[in-house]
Amino acid sequence: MNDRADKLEPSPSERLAMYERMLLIRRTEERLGADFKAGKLIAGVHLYSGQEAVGVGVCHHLRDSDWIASNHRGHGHFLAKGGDVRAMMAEIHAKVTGVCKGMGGTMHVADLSKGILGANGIVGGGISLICGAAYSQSLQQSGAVSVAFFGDGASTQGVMSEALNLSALWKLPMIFICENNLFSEFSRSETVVAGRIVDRPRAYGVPAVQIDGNDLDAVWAAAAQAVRRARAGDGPSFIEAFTYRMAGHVEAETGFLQGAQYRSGDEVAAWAHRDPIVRARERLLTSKHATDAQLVAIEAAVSAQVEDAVQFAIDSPTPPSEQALDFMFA
Ligand SMILES: Cc1ncc(C[n+]2csc(CCOP(=O)(O)OP(=O)(O)O)c2C)c(N)n1
Repeated sequence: MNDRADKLEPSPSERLAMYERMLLIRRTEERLGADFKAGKLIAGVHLYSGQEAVGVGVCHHLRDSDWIASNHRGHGHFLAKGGDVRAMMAEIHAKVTGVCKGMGGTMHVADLSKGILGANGIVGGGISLICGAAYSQSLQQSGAVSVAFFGDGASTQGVMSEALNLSALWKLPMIFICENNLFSEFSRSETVVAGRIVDRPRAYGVPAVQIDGNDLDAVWAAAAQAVRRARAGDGPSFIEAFTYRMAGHVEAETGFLQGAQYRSGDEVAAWAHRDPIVRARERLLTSKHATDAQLVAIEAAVSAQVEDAVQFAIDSPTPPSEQALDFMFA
């Protein structure tokens, strides 16, 4: 984890660690996508593929005592914040060894010991959770920060304005990360969002920037500033990170769409050229922060880790049906 948030760019070892984490997310989700298509998962999954630099570049600055809340596209945030891939895989397979004992599934991966308040099926729901978490951190003067990850579609929910207002008024250690992947389900952002998202926080006096969310270094640098500001007690920040989901809205989408198209193959291919993982790999090589042989070794280790997590999930028991309502209420 990075404590020297005044640096201009990540160190070689930080770059390498972030590359590995992004790759873990990508390989995990490639496997989830393939397993869904093969009928091996019990529910459709919303994949984060293409957006990894945002989650990893932000969470690299966070500690276990900092909170994050995610949205329905939450596997990447979970792994970026240090969540365990075996426990997440088992959760998605609804097994007792899952991080929520198999009772939550793909849209509720959470681990409070890692500061992960959870993925969330309610669009915009994580924003209000994080506003409350930041309020408690501020009352306790803990120096911890709280980060909400949400999409461009969620930015249209009233809760974003409410959280901007309260966090600005009370100078909460809150960071808004809007991952603008250009779509809300199958609707282009410009048909759903009026004006520019980045202008909304500015109306509340919250500093806001737009960045290339597929550029790991750009995310890292913007997040460093926001985290430093929050830890210093100077209040919230807002980052609008432009990115693109390389997979569908949800892996079950072909069933909904029944052949209808909402984006062109050319557009998907153009964004594939801006793949954040390929770019991070190239930067590691051109800056001589890593050799090709080193990266190949990391890639093999990550693939083995994912394979191990899948096997762990498959080998784990299913919760007995009489426990169906356990852990649901507190
Ligand atoms: C309160 C609420 N309204 C609508 C939905 C249905 N829904 C699920 S995902 C989604 C799109 C969200 O878009 P965005 O926030 O941009 O995230 P993305 O899927 O692009 O990552 C919608 C409308 C929901 N789950 N919750």
